Amino acid sequence: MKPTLTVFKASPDRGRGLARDMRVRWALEEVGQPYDVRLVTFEEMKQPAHLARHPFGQIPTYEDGDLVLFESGAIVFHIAESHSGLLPTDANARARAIGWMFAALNTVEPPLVERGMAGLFERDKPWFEQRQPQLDAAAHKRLSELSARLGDADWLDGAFSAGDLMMAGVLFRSKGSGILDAYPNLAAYMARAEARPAFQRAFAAQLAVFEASVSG
Ligand code: GTB
Repeated sequence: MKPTLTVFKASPDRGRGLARDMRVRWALEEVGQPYDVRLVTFEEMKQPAHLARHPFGQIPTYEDGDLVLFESGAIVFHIAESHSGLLPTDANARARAIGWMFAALNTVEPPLVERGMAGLFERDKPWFEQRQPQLDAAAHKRLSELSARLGDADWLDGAFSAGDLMMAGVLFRSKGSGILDAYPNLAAYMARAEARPAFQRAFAAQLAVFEASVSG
């Protein structure tokens, strides 16, 4: 049986792959697991049928038999644990890769999302000009630390893992903002991640959903 993801019926990012189903699609592609999607509108996400899947009325969710999961991190972790290819077999390396997944979600994503959201929704607010330098500084702090740790390695800790998938998935959303330009090794890291055939398939699949939503 194929797992089913819920994804935006018409993503507000217009097919740029910025929503969090992208990282789950990518993980499924990396492990070669086919999947189905259930398309949901913003209205449907707040209805009881979807709230039963996701208490916060968001996407993505993952259903596989009796298992219903929400939170992209938990879903990617589950996929990585139930297939080979995304987590090392060595116990210590595996623990470190899981650590990088948490670092992506808990340490790197929050300042990037906060900065991105302010740029989208607070530009007209009286405090925006004053707040922007703090948001920039918080994002740069994490990116410079990440850049220093990555150095000239291809991936964060040995071979590509779910830790890299999650980190690149987090960075991907900030790519268009220009903030990564200050870190050539992070830009190259992103380019390596995006060049992976599994990433390309996941990107094409989410784009096809958006294009279908505007064509009919
Ligand atoms: N912590 C959760 C996870 O990792 O799964 C967060 C899930 C989440 O934020 N989902 C968003 C959602 O469902 C979609 S991805 N939002 C609807 C709601 O809360 O009502 C976030 C997102 C949305 C849109 C863009 N965009 O247009 O560029 C980018 C990212």
